Amino acid sequence: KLDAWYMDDDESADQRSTRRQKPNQPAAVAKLRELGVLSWALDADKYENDPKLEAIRKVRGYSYQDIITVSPEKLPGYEEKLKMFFEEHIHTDEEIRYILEGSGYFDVRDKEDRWIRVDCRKGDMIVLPEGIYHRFTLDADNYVKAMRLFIGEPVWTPLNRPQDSHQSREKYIQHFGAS
Ligand code: KMT
Ligand code: NI
Repeated sequence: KLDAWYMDDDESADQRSTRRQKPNQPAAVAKLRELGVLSWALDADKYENDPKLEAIRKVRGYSYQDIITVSPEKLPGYEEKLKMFFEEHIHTDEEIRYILEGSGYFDVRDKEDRWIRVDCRKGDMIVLPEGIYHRFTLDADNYVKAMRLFIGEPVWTPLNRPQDSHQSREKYIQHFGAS
């Protein structure tokens, strides 16, 4: 099961630190579901031939996939891209990631606009719904290799906050009732 928690308020702290509150304030998988965030635990060692992954791809229409490695050596424009990933944004589609190696944090806003930090590790597959405010950072281990999936031709463009009148944001609010 995914580990997730409400973050502390110290946005000047190292983005790669856990940013847990003291005492820790866990966020349940059911809470994430309420926000439209889906997750599965798969066997990342068999991602090249996995009936479970195939079933998810088929049911959800994920026709596109590629693999991204986030490390200074493997990712062109590493520093800039990390900055982009960590700017709060939305997309006009789902963001789907399947962690094959390493780990990282997806931060999502809850209905009261608080940050929930989701610890994604090898074998975790996560879907962030269209229009949810979110961001991504590496953790202290500084390495992730992930499959990116998409319905049709991928559009990776982040639309930085504020996007409150964007139709993807309005659609998100209608479905998941952020307040
Ligand atoms: C994104 O869009 O935030 C990313 O692709 C981050 C790396 S994949 C875990
Ligand atoms: Ni994103």
